[in-house]
Amino acid sequence: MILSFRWYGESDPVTLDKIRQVPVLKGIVSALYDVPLGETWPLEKIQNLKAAVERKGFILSAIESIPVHENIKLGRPDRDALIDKYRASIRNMGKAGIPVLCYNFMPVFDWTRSNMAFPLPDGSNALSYDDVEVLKMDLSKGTKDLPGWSASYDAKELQALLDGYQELSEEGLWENLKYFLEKTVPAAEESNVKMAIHPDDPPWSIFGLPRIIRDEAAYDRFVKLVDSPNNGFSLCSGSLGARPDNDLPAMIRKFGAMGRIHFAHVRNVRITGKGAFHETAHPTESGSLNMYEIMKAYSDTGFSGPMRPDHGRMIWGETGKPGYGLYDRALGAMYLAGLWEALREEKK
Ligand code: DNO
Repeated sequence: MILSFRWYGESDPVTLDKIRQVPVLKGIVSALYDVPLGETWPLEKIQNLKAAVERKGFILSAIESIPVHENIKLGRPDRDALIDKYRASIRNMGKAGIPVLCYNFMPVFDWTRSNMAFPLPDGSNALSYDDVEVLKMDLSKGTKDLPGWSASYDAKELQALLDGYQELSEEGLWENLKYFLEKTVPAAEESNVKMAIHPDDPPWSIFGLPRIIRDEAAYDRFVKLVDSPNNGFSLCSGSLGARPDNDLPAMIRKFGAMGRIHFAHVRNVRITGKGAFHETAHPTESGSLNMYEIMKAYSDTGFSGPMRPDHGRMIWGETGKPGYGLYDRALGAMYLAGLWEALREEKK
């Protein structure tokens, strides 16, 4: 296992110099943030990113993420041209020797929350989600005023996307995912890149949009879309764990044994009701997930890919990118490292 940390590049206030003072971390997970959506990632820029990370003593253990253009997900006429560009990015990753590509196939919104600073009893705050709050959100002005969304659309663009997905439906999205994988996985195989889809977060439909990568049945279906070891998962415990019917240790054991988990995001959440949860500190006692059982499943299946702590709370007065401050993610990294060391010792 390569314990890793997400870094948002040179403009991230959580610098590599700070990250390298967190013991045990070996890998950095990052991306290019200045390539327009849909364009090929130039080899030279990928190499520069890798060199910057290596200069500080890390390896670039995964790219998170190369975003998939909405027109690919919607199956619009320009998808072949966009997929060609995506394939070229994968080949460039391979040339640069970067082994894992995290991406997602969530329509319109990536991860979604209703409150970016939900107060916890200890005075820290965390991200939270509640279907009731999300349903109250006004989409008529586009996404600009909404909390935390990475892509921003004006009212007209957003409506066109929502209509497009309404028409497409879940089955259509599965078909378009298969089409995308049939064209990209062969490029990943040739380039020694493992593609790793991130689950939908939250793992259910929001705003009437189809959201398909959400549970074990979806994982079963996904691995068969293109049956290749290069077609696998970024298994995110916090995303999938928001559904009480997802048995995470069982899923890790099953898909880990198949060699299809290429990247692990490990964090805890507390489920507070139907369609409602908030994020917590990483330890088991802080949330609803049994982190020991999750880590044990990775250990028992010989997981050797990158693993990273995920969203942290904001603690000790830190401000910054919601979920991606330094302090609580560093605590999370130490907790995961401690569990891992104990599991490794037990095996001896
Ligand atoms: C949230 C992240 C996701 C993830 C993308 C992958 O913090 O885990 O935004 O990077 O879904 O494409």
